[in-house]
Amino acid sequence: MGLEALIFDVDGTLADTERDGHRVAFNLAFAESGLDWEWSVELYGELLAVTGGKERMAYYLKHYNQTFQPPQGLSLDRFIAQLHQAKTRHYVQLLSAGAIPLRSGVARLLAEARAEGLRLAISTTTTPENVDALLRCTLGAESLDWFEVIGAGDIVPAKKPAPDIYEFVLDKLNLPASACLALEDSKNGLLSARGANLETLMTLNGYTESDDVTGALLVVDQLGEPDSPMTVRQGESGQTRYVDIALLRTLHAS
Ligand code: XBP
Ligand code: MG
Repeated sequence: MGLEALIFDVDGTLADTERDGHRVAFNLAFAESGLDWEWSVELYGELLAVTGGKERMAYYLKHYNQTFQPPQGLSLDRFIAQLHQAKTRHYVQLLSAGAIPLRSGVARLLAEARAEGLRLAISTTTTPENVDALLRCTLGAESLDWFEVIGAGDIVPAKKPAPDIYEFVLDKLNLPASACLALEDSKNGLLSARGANLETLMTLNGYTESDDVTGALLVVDQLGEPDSPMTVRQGESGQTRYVDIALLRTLHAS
């Protein structure tokens, strides 16, 4: 079967959202709630081992802040859920202020894919509102319609590295994994996509450059542009200097 659809991860793949977006929004929510928690750039890198903002906060408390007790009358889950709502509000505000651009090559590749009639979908751990805000603020509101399926957040109970979110998206697309390619940036994302039998192209970033990329089809530092070529870390890209649809079709066919 030929290549019919591209399935994009969001955080770290479409945009470098973690360090200057999600992390900052978590810290703003903590300060607003009178908490003295402060997630440094380095600590956040460790916390990224766990996907999902609520799950990440629970992991932080379990491993880095064991004495914390939620306010009287509030379960820990409820407290985390409230804090996470505030975090999402701050994150969307940061995006609206233009804090996070798309990564190199993303807008170009999406335009090429649409021009060639490839179907597009999103598979992410992040909250749906965050996807909506990122697309709206970078590509315009109409870009939400470019993606036939947006699988996001708590729509599946088991987040990446579990394959569930990719399986959900494949089911909604009504396509076999063999007709699609996944685009990811992290080990957890790669495990999730490979768990759903998807061949995966990876664009690494500051937080994921040392991740285990075993099993990825091609690993690059960025999708790149004609005037900003990619560096290939693993796999074969021939003479191509940036990721375009022709390269994706060749990789898929191989
Ligand atoms: C990214 C994540 C998310 C975000 C935070 O996953 O792990 O948890 O850091 O988002 P992906 P929420 O790369 O698969 O998009 O706080 O909304 O959960
Ligand atoms: Mg990611």
